[in-house]
Amino acid sequence: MSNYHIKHLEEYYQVYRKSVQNPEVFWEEIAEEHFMWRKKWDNVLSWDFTKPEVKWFEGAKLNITENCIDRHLHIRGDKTAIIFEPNNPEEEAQHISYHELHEKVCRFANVLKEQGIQKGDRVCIYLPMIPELAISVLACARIGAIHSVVFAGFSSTALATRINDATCKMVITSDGSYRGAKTIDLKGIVDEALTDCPCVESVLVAKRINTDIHMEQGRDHWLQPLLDEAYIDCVPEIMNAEDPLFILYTSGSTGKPKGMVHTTGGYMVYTAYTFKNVFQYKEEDVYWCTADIGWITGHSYIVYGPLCNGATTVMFEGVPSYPDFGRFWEIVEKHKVNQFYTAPTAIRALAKEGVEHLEKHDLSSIKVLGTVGEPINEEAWHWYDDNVGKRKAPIVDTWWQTETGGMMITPIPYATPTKPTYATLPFIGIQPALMDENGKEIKGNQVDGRLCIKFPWPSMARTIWGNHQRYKDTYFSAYENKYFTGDGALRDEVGYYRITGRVDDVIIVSGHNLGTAPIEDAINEHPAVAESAIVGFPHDVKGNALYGYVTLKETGEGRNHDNLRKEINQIITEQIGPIAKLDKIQFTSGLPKTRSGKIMRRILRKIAGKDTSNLGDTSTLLNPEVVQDIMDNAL
Ligand code: 7RM
Repeated sequence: MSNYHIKHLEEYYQVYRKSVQNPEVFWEEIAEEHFMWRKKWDNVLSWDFTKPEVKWFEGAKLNITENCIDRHLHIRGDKTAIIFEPNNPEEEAQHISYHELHEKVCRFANVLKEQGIQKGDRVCIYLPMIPELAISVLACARIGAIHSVVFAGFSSTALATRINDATCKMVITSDGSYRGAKTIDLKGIVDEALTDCPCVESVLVAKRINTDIHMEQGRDHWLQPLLDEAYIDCVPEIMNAEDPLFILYTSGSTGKPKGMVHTTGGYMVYTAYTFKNVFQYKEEDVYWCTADIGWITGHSYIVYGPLCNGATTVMFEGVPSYPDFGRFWEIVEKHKVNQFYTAPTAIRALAKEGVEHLEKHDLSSIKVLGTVGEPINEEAWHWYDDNVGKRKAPIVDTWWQTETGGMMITPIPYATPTKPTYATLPFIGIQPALMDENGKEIKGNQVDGRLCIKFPWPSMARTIWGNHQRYKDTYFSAYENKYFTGDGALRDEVGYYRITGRVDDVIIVSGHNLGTAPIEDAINEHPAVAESAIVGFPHDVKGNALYGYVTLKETGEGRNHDNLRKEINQIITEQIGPIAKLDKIQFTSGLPKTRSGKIMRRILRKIAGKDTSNLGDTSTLLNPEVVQDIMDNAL
C-alpha cells in the first residue's frame, strides 16, 4: 500500500489514523519518498501555537522548482506541462513541455538576477493569465526571491498598498490584458500605483496586447529582449525548508489586507500530496483549474501542486462568458480535460444560462469535478453533478483558505462517498475541532460550532508579513492552542463536515443561531431564483431579523414580486422553519462580489442596517455598480 496515493475509503481511514497518531513519522515518509531534497531535515516538526511558531522539515535544503521541473526532465521532458488557452478562441493554444518550461524559467530567472534581484527580495507580479505569470512565479522561486502575486483585476490603490507592504523591489506586468471582449490597460494601472511606491526600482513588461504604452526611462524594460539574451540554464538557489516562498494578500473584514507568508518545504509536500489524491491525477490526465493564479487556488493548484506531480495543467486567460457561455465546455472538449476545478459562483452563473451550451460539447473526458471558494448550495451542486459530471464524475467540495495553503476538508474522489453541500472528511493529517462560544470543544456527531484546527499541517501560513502579532491575534487567540478558521461548520451523524460560512455570517434571530448558507440554499431552490444572500438587521423584538437579496433568472424576471416573496418564504418555512422566514426581500440586478467570487456581505449588512455612510474598503469589488443600485432600491 502506498500512502502517497489513496484509492479506497478503508485506505483513507487507515492512512488518516496513521497521520494523526504519528504525524512526524507519516509526513517524513511522504516527504522522503516523493520529493527531491538537497539535504534532509534534522527535525520533521516543531510547533508552539502560543507563539505561534511552526516549523516543518527544519534543516532540510531544496529548491521547489527542481521538484516542479528538473526532476521530470528525464522521464517526461516532452510531456506538456502547461496548456495555455487564450482569451480569444481563434488564437491558437500553446503547449509548453517540461523541457520548454525549464528553459523559459531559467531564462527568466537569469533576467531577474541581472536586474539585481537576490534571494529574499520581494517581487510583485501583476500579470494576466498568460504563460509569463506561471513562469515568473517559478523564476522567482528558482532564485529564492519571494513572489507576491497581485490579481490583475485589482485597482492601482490596492496594488500600491500591496507593493508597499512587502517593499517590493520589482514589478512584473504586461502592456495590457484581454478579458472577454475588453482590453485592460494594466501598465497604466501600474504607472499610477508606482507614483506612490518608492521601493520599486524596476518594472519588467511583457507584451500581450501590443498597445503603445509609456515606458519610464531607466525603470521600465520590455521583457522579451531580455529573455532572448539570457542564458538558458540557471542553477537553482538552494533554500531552507522554512525560507519564505511567497506572500499572498487576503483581505479580512477589517483593516488592511494581510500578507500571508508561505514557506517552501511543507507547502511543497502538502500541495503536491493533496493534488495527487483529491484529483486522483494519473500520468496521462489533463487537469484544469479555472481560478486565476492571483488567488491561492491558482498558486497551489495551477502551479505548484500539479507541476510537482508532473501533471499537465491548463491556464485559461479568458472568462466563462466569452465569446459565449459555452466557452468552458468548449475548452473541456478541446483539451479533453479530465479534472475540472471551479467555484460555486461560476457554476451558478453557468447554470443560469441553461443547459443548451453544455449539450453542444462532449464532456465525457471528465473524471473528477471540483469546487472551492464558498459553500456550494444544493441546487448548484446537483446542476453540476447532473449536467457536467452526468452523475458519473464525483464532486470534490474542497474547503480550505489562503492561510491553509492547501485543501483541508475534502472528499477523495472514488473513495469518499459525496453528499451535496458537504466538504465531507478531513484530509490526511488534518485534525479539525468544533468549538462552542465558551471555548470548549464540542465532541460527538450531529453538532455545529466554530471550526478550528488542533494540530499543525505542513502548508499552513507561518506569519503575516511584517506583523506577527496580527497573525497571532487573528488566528491563535480566539481558542487556546488552536488555529481558528473564522468559519462555522456542522458535523453530521457520520462525521462529515458542512461549512456553513464565515461565523460573522451567523445571525441570531430570537435567540436562534441561523447560518446563512442553509437559508440561501432553500431560496435558491425556487425555480425563478439565480442567487441570493441573507444578512441580519436590527429588530426591536427579535434582536435581529433577516434581509434577503435575491437575483432572478431570466425566466423569473417580470414575475410579480409580492408573489415571489410569498413563495420564497414558503420554501424557507418548509425546509428550515418559520423562524428563518425573511422580513424583507429585495430583488436586485446582482450581488456585490469580490474579485474571487465571494459575496461581500459586509456591504449588504450595512445597507440592510441603513448604515451606508462608510461602506469600508470596496477596492476588491468586482462590480461596484450594483452597490449603488442596491442602495437606491433598499427596503
Ligand atoms: C481557497 C479559498 C477562504 C474562505 C473560507 C470559507 C470559504 C472556501 C469553501 C468555502 C465552503 C468550501 N481561499 N470557502 N472553500 N466555504 N465550502 N468548499 O477560497 O482565502 O480566498 O477564502 O472561503 O469561508 O474561510 S480564500
